[in-house]
Amino acid sequence: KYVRSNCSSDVSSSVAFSHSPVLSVRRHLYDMDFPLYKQPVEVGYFSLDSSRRFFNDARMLRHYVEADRCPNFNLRDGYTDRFIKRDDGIKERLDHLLRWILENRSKLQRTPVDGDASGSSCRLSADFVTWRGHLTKLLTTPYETQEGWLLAVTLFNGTYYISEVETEAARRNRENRTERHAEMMYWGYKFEQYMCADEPSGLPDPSGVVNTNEAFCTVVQTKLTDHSLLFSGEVDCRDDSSRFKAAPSYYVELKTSAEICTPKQRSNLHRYKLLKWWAQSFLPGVPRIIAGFRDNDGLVVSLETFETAKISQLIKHEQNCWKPNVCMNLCNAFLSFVKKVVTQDDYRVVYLFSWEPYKDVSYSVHKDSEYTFLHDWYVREMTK
Ligand code: 0WD
Ligand code: CA
Repeated sequence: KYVRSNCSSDVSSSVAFSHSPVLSVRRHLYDMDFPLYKQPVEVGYFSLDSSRRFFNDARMLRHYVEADRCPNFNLRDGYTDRFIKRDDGIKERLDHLLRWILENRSKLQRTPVDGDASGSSCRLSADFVTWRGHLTKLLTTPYETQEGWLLAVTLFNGTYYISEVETEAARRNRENRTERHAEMMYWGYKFEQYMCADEPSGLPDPSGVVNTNEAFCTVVQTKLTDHSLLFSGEVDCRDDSSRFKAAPSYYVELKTSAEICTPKQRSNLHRYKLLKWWAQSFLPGVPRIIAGFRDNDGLVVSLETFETAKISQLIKHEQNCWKPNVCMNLCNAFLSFVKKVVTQDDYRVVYLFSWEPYKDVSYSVHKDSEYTFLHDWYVREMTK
């Protein structure tokens, strides 16, 4: 699976490699059986409040409220006067998740049964720690033709931490968003406000302020073949009337998308959007995605439910479409590649994995650089 090449990576590196291994992401290499993926188990959750303060509880979890099938929500409402936008120039990296791990580490320590012969007291019972969103990017990589990624990996105390680094292209896009695009990003959050109540059996309050600092994140544990994973993802709401009585099965993901008027538009939804929606919800085991279809004026004209588990059936009719097994096998191969490449167990060392469309995954190594993301406060506590 690992192709060797003579090219060292294009990212400046403090260690020279004349024969760095690279990983190919070509689809046909990953079109084998779906790999073992254990049902994700929620091991905890946390909340970020309107000032982005961390709480080790579910205070920001919202409750799904069933709406009219043709609701006519106006997503533009409040954009100019009732919108507080999180500063996306502030890079939080894994910080909130690390804080959650510290506050819950008693639940997470590897027991002798897990085969930890090293005797170190604070090894986590996970090979990988990351955000769900980073794994989503890996899953969609074989089909991505527009945006590359940079993933920083640090091996500390036997666990690989993966944290995204913004690419130059992504930063340019972020800094040069059109006014129209900036407004459309608000629409997704406004839709959540129309669909959710703060309290169980409460009602949505579309007259309130939309504040994108607020978040509820689930933390799940699972396994992809021989890789144990601990990751966190933001959850939009919980359905209190769900037939499932436990997390993450009672969570609901909310999405907005352009109204569908032609078969071609439906086909594009299946081929491009459903890939991202499926990957994002499948990873933490969120079974239901509720989409609001809006017109060009930001009016939600219809709602549709997608069951995550049925999406692969739905897309089978599309020619040359994405395949869930390819996504998961590539992710599995990347994690194996990381385990092979990342050998120095040192929180000051970052292996920077980089990928651009139509290229292989390559990497470079950096010690004490701007990429270091594990903090002294975390390392100190975890080695106590
Ligand atoms: O690069 C990232 N995606 C990072 C996200 C880097 C560091 C931290 N985070 C934080 C986010 O601020 C958020 O609190 O992680 C949390 C979400 O992580 P995730 O669930 O792993 O991210 P993802 O699956 O990409 O996005 C889930 C939702 C999005 O919903 P939609 O329906 O649009 O996919 O999280 C929100 C967004 O609502 N979200 C963000 N909110 C604020 N800042 C961000 C962001 N950078 N990214 C996603
Ligand atoms: Ca959402």
